[in-house]
Amino acid sequence: MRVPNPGEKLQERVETQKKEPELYQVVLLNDDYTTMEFVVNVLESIFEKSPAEAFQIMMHVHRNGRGIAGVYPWEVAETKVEAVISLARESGFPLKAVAEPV
Ligand code: TYC
Repeated sequence: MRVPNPGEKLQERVETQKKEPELYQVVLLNDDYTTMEFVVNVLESIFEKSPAEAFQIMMHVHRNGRGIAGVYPWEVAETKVEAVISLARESGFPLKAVAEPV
C-alpha cells in the first residue's frame, strides 16, 4: 500500500483511488455443437429473457460469434456465468460464457 507523504491530504487520495468497475456484461460465445434450443432455454431460465428476446440474442450469437446476455454487478454476473457453464456441462454441451467489464 502507498504511504502518503507528510502533509498530503488523505481525502484527496481516497477520492482518486481506482475502484473496480461497477457493471459486467455476461457474453455468450458461439460454438458448433450446442443446440439453438438449449441456448434459448438458457437465456429464458438464467437471464430471464422473453422467448422472443431469447431467440433474437441466440441468433445474434450464432451469426456474430458472441453476444450480450445481460449486464449485472460483478457477483451476479459471475454467478450467472457459473450457472450457464454447469447447466451446459450437465447437458453435455460446450457452451461458453464470460463476464467482462462494461
Ligand atoms: N451455433 C449453434 C448451432 O448452430 C447454436 C449456438 C448459438 C450455440 C449460440 C452457442 O452461444 C451459442 N447449433
